[in-house]
Amino acid sequence: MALLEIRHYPDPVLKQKAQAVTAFDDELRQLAEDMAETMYAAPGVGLAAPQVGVSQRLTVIDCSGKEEEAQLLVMVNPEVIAEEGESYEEEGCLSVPEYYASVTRAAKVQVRFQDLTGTERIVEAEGLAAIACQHEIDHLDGILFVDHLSPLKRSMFRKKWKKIQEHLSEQM
Ligand code: K1U
Ligand code: ZN
Repeated sequence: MALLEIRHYPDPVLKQKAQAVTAFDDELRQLAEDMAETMYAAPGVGLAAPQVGVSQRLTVIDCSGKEEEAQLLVMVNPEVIAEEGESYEEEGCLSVPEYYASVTRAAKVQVRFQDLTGTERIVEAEGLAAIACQHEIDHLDGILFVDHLSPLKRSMFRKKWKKIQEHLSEQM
């Protein structure tokens, strides 16, 4: 098991459309395990492979609370196949630390994906899990939550991001 380095905006890997996974092998299982460890350590409720520099369609999600048993969902080649309703909730991103903004998303989603053996599965998600699924699938398409902001809010983000970067580099 290993903790992986989380790439930050504006790393170009975060803007790439990730490649479909075709090999369901030990290397994929190891990457999923390392990503889960990295997500729990951050802490976060999700992580996509491009965030650790790997441009492949793999995500891990766990929206169970601190007091609950872990419920790790590993999704390979996930896609939203149905959506319902609308939510507008504040989001953060491990690749855009210290910045938070509200984003409009579907309130409920149905996601088709493959598990680590390549078996096709479907999951239905609502609440935080639905937001996490959409946030992580966006990462696989090279989209960050700040890309959903209005032009005005995005320009405010870019100004604020310069200050956040200065703050982060002081901490190092
Ligand atoms: O992909 C990422 O950057 C992880 C990100 C995903 C996310 C899912 C749902 C809403 C917003 C963001 C995070 O996990 S940010 C951290 C976070 O939201 C959180 C951390 C601990 C407890 C609860 C939430
Ligand atoms: Zn993110």
